[in-house]
Amino acid sequence: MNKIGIFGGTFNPIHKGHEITAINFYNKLNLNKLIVIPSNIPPHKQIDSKITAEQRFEMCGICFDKYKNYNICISDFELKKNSISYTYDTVMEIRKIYINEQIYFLIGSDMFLYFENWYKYQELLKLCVFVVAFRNNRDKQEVLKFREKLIKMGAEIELLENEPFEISSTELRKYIKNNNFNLEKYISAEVLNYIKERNLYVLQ
Ligand code: DND
Repeated sequence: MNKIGIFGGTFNPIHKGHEITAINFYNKLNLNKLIVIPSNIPPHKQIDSKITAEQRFEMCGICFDKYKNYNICISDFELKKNSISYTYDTVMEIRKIYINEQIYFLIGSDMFLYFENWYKYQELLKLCVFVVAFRNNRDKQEVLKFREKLIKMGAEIELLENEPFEISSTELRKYIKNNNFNLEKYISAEVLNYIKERNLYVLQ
């Protein structure tokens, strides 16, 4: 059975925390394909309208372009829909394409702990295996406890057992705006060039 990985996110912007975690996910699960899905209208946050969904999509493409030996695609599935990007709807559609494949959804620990607020989360748990990546070492106990709770409900939840890379898009947008940080440490050179050429995040 082929293994299909999904990595959904706002990616505003995509950074090395996303990138390293996605590659780790691909390698550890021995995926046959990874589908990165930038959301159009995220259910849980507002996006500054100066950054377009197309720009977030393009940054994802630039970020993963160097992984030539990997089967990674950036999907415009959520971008093409003009409605709120609910993960349940997206995974339902993907399941129709990959009927006999095992689907794994990569999720960071912060989002995992927010999972009970997701649209149709109980139904969503039946559609795929969730793989949780730690974003820091502080919320590990809480993640393990919540994982047990979901497993008792019949869900399949795996842990990526990754070394956390602590950075967030929110922090990065501030650093870019103030031009006061070693950005290369957190964003790939190609994505950083894209951001600088377009002066993204500076005037927000
Ligand atoms: P974010 O806005 O957190 O994405 O959205 C993540 C996914 O959750 C998207 O596919 C959303 O559509 C979906 N979602 C959220 C809320 C409600 C619903 C769905 C619903 O259907 O009701 P970010 O760009 O902020 O981050 C992308 C992913 O990467 C997240 O899982 C995040 O936790 C993770 N992440 C990191 N993982 C490891 N190290 C880091 C990370 N930074 C972000 N440094």
